[in-house]
Amino acid sequence: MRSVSSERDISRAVRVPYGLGQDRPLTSIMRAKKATFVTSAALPAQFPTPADPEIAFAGRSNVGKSSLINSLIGAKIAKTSSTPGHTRLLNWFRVVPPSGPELAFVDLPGYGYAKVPHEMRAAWRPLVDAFVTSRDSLRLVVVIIDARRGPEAEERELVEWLAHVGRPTLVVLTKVDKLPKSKRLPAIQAARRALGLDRDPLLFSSLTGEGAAPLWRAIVAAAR
Ligand SMILES: Nc1nc2c(ncn2[C@@H]2O[C@H](COP(=O)(O)OP(=O)(O)O)[C@@H](O)[C@H]2O)c(=O)[nH]1
Ligand SMILES: [Mg+2]
Repeated sequence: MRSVSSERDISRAVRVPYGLGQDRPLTSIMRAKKATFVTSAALPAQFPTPADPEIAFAGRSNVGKSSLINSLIGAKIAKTSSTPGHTRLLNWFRVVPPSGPELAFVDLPGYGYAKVPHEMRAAWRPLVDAFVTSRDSLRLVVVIIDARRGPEAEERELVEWLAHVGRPTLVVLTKVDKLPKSKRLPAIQAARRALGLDRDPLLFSSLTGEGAAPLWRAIVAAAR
């Protein structure tokens, strides 16, 4: 397991790549001023002592969670993996946002991957449960959903449960670059209705950087 002593300032070490690993101009894209890996935890006992306001990211495996985190940070800090379902870790990153004080990003383990054994899926819940219910420092849970698929049973359950435990939730529909323009508004409305949200989900694309600025604004506002 990586430890605090292995911290690196990744945003400075890496020049331009982000998101999907393509080099693209960052001029129009909001990104973190600085980000460092802090620690991983496989058990609640390994959760770090809360320091900064925490923003957690949840989504089914392969939804584009790591790519979204990398886009916001402007560096490949979260692993993008083609073998989902292997890690059941929470990962903490210390992040200096484009504006405002330092915060922590918490990358929650992916869920709903059909090919992992049932026990692994069952392991997700208690770990994430412990995190979501025990952290007073948790300010926002960003629930990431594929814009083309929309919410399924697991997303409905997750959003319902977060509301039940009183955690502020922001739904993000990602991979919106794959959605024809005519299907954007219907996707927003369908997700909002299916999840009973009181605000529209945000549209996002790690490929184009679309949606990074409003997402950063929502994150910074929630952390205040
Ligand atoms: N077109 C498109 N592909 C994406 C986007 N975000 C992620 N992907 C792709 O989706 C796959 C899973 O991405 P990853 O970030 O590893 O997903 P994770 O398992 O949720 O962390 C990878 O092949 C990515 O290249 C996006 O916004 N647009
Ligand atoms: Mg990932």
